[in-house]
Amino acid sequence: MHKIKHLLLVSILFFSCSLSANENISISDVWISEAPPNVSVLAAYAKIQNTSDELQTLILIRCPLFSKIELHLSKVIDGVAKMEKQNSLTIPAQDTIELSPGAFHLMLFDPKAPLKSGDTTTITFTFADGTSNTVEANVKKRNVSDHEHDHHDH
Ligand SMILES: [Cu+2]
Repeated sequence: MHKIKHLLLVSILFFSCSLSANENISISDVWISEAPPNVSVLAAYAKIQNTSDELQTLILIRCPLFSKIELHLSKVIDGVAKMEKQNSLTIPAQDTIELSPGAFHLMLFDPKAPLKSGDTTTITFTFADGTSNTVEANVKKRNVSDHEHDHHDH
């Protein structure tokens, strides 16, 4: 827990000094699905709102507690749930994209510390114009009804 708070502080100092935020984007409801400590890939979700009249393109997502984050899209093909890695996510003008179980989502690889419900960290979303928004992410338990998101197809 102490380590997590330290990383959080370092990341806030780093990002607030080096990058400007995307004022056209509002990111909310960011959460990481709790998983057992031995699980090496976690899922995360968020609501990304574009309040401008121009499309915004998300190109990179990072979190200090994970070595890598990928953007995925869940699809059902011939009755089988599959996930496709996306290189970017386009948020149309005046539109909101919800990352949620069974749709677009984030996959977080190789946690550097165990995370459990109630923990918080930060996730940084970087856009094609070079802006970055760092937001708080909460770890919480997934609802039972969300179990259609299956990681075994990786
Ligand atoms: Cu995935």
